[in-house]
Amino acid sequence: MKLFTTDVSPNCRRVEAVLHQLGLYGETDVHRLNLLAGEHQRDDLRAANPNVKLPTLVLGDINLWESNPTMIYLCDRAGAETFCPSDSRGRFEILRWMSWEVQHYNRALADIVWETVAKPGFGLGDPDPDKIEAAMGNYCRFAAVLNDHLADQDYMLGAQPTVADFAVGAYSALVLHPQSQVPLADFPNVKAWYVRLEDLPAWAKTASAPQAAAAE
Ligand SMILES: N[C@@H](CCC(=O)N[C@@H](CS)C(=O)NCC(=O)O)C(=O)O
Repeated sequence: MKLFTTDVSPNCRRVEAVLHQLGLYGETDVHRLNLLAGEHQRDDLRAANPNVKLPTLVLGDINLWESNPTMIYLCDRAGAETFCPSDSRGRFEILRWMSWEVQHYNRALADIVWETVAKPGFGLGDPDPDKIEAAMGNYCRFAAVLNDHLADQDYMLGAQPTVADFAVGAYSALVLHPQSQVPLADFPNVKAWYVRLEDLPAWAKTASAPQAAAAE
């Protein structure tokens, strides 16, 4: 199988982490592309994914793009029932939190950490305080939901990590970055969960150098 991926991308990180979790990374032909240099503008990626976006995984009979369904497909194919339950209740919980992170939680977070960590890190300019403020209200609203959810459990679905943690927690390294301006002190259960996530072997293996530095 062939993976098109890039560094410092929460969407790519979550798929790479699942490949590690399932013991499939070693048999994956990994193409790590520099987006800023336009390395993803290539015909084989365009053929596999008309959006020309990463991550994209070529599995022979199917091209996988969009990180959340890609993770679920890989888990189902590997029969990883504990990590990605397929019973109706478990699958509902996974899909619910994945929808929620895309639409609400990580949507707000992405705007904040782009301004505070990624943009300056890539040399693309200083943070824009208006854009940070615009996203902060929504972030705090949904972080409060997550903080309550994690009050009595270590992971999104209970005592054990699942694919839902890799989805909701995908921005962990950027959030934990000292420059992130994400008010984690107000959401201590969220902060503890991010730190717990960074310690999971499959997740830790996917920290690129900038991500590892960010999580320190
Ligand atoms: N919803 C997609 C997002 C994919 C995406 O936007 N990937 C970014 C990297 S994080 C990308 O490839 N950007 C390059 C471009 O849009 O040209 C997913 O979850 O996989």
